[in-house]
Amino acid sequence: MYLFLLSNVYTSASGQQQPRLQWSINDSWKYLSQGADFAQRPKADDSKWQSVNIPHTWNAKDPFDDDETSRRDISWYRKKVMLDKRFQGKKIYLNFEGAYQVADVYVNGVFAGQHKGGYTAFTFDITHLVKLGDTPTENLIAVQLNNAQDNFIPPLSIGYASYGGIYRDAWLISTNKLHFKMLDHGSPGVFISTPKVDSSRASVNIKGIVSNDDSIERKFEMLHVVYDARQKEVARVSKNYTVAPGKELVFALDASALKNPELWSPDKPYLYTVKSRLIESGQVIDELSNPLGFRWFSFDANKGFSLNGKKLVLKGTNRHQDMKDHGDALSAEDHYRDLKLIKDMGCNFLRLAHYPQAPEVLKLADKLGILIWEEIPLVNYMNPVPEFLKNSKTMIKEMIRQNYNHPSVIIWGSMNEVLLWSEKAERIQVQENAAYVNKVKMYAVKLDSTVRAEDPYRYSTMAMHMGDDYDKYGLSDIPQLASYNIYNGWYSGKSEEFKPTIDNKHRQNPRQVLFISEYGAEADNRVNTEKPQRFDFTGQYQRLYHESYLSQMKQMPYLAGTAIWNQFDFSQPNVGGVSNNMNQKGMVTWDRKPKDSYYLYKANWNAEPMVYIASRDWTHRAGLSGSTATIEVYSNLDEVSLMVNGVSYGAKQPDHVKKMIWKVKLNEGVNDIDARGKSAKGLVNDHLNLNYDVYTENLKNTALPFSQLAVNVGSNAQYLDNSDHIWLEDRPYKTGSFGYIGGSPAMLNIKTVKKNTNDSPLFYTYQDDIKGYRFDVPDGRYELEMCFIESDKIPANERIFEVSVNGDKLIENLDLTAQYGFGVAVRKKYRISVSNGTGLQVIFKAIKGKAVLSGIKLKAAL
Ligand code: GCB
Repeated sequence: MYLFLLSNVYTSASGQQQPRLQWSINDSWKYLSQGADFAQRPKADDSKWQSVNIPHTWNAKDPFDDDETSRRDISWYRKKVMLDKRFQGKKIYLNFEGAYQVADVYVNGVFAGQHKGGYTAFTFDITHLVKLGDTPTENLIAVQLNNAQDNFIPPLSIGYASYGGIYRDAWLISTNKLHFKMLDHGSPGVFISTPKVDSSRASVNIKGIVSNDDSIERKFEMLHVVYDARQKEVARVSKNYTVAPGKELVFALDASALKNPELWSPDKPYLYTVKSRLIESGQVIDELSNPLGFRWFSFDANKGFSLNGKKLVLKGTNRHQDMKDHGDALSAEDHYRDLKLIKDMGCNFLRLAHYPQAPEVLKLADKLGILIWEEIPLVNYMNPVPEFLKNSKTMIKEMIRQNYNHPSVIIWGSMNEVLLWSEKAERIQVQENAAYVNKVKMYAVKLDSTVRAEDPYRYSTMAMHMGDDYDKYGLSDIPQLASYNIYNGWYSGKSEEFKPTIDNKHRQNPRQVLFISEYGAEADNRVNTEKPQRFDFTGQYQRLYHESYLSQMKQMPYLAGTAIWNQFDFSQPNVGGVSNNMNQKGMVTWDRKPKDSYYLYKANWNAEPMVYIASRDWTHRAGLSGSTATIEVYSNLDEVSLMVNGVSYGAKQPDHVKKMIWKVKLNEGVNDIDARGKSAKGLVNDHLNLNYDVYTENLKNTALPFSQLAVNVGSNAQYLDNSDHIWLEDRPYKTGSFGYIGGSPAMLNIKTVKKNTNDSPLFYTYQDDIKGYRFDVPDGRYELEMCFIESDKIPANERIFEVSVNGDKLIENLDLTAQYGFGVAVRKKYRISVSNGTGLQVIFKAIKGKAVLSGIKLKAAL
């Protein structure tokens, strides 16, 4: 395959060589999941190594429970490539788009170079290391990769997974000895800017470096041609140069000005192309193609953002690049699907948090029309020593030089929430860490200056968490844009505090441009409720939170823009919540299924006519007989009408966040829900089949004999387990019915990762200090199941309780920590007879500390 490709590509029809050849080397690598001595040597035996293709990561399936289950260590990759004498006299380079995180690269057993940092590309010159025979000759590329935490390389602490591997494309590139510079921080070697643009004229500046790696002087013409989207030439510039052997030539040229340029914008992402050529004796000896977009933009502290002279509210989101079963090793198709999901939701802006992403992502942003903020992975805290600063600066240079030519990019970020933790990776008390904070400030100035020096045409920023510390210590004044991550209504407080909090910042710092770089709430489609509450992880609460932020941001005209945290659920090691090791603030699940909130934004931000019935994943619900159920619909139409089982519930108009609410009567079994309205293009509708279980208050109701009741104890939400059984929301006991007695609903600390269970949502909430649980069931035989978990890090001997049922002590001296350990899910089942009309009464008696219960299920048994 390789030979076939090469002979076809390398030699053109006229028999002339291509000016520059680039081919991927993604397939047929050998992989070893450990360190090995001399694995770089061609003779080392890799026959027993695993065969893999790139993109690849060794952490794709890791559960990230703790350090033992996520492998952060050394691995080896080896790949044989065939080269022949057609490359004689050429330069040969090896380019990796991304390998996490320290790569030592060898060619034919000889060290070719090292790269630090997992999110930027790097290129090594391997010309002197390759063997070129008369016939195709084997050359061995060996890469030792280490993804262990390194105290000198950002990120230090992260809150997202560190996927080791060569997880982006790898390439070989062959050029003439005279070529656009290949070894400038992984950049293309040509940098295009548009210093002056308006709708009548545009200037194009092209700068860069040409390297002469030859032993003789070279004379050549440099030509840059600008083509429009139809490949028609619209501008050019050329110049003749001479460059001495072994020397470099720095150039900066202005192409002829363009009249009436087509402008680039999210609505119309019109792309030109710049072809840069080196020509010698009439022959093109090097050629590069780069994107070009004409747009101008500015940020203003009072008016927000404007693009091409018009105000544009930046409606954005953030993207983590990992995905279920793939880790960070995504294909071009995966990137396309992701960016399309973002565009279709109506976004015109994307923050690539917290690290530079694949070249493909930037290309797609140019093409689809998504404005970009890209940043380096300096997250939560820093190691304030020169080596860390040096590595961070290099990352900034790599990020900016590699992506400089993308018209979509408007902002470069240098750090995120850097005052969150101290240098010892502990939550910081800023006042008590003055020396550290002052160093951080000094480093922040240096990194921000690096950004500005590298690229005077874009804006610099830093994402900060809420509070006054960044203002007090002067950090918020360092970058050109002050960006804030705000979680009122999730981690604390209420969503309604968003506008007052940011209004206050605006009043205090009237000259600062304010941007919201993160806001979000988590949702897991297995928990649903009619009564959403903060931190319940229901889609219903996530929607309420975002509805509130959406309506507030519409009234903040000074705000430059906002970015949702996050477009996609992502892996977050060592956190609990309802799902272990996940951050579920996504608009879309980890396996890329849009959640309800996605459609909330779509209705508000995308004009394409749509109707969407929300709580869509809650397709199996339960409700008390006689109660009504809530159906919510998002739509951007003028009016939508709802039918349930053929009965009309009338038409409604969407409110200020494009929502309508109906209270409807559902039948036991399948219900047919239909919402529809008219758009200029015709009828638009959405349809949902919803399964409904009816239960009665009176558990002795003979019309509906008791068969089973399960309760998600301590929770306001119903939990649908893997076998499609509903665990009802909890409630206080009522005579004749069921419920808890005493105590108060509580939830596990977010850090508690639950072990031994697939029912993680069930164990997330519990009733603290519970005294009893009652089911007023008729006499008979039952199976009772109780679920427990040590709710927090309560040591052994501090919480001991006993459980009796109808007078029989079933559990004595239950000490969850001592007997099972922290965070371990415990389920206990009992067969019990109920007689004399007493119903079933569970009594919890605390011997030490408080009794707890996470779930309870009662089943009629034989
Ligand atoms: C933040 C961080 C981000 C976290 C997010 C969260 O402020 O910048 O890395 O993932 O909060 O969900 O807590």
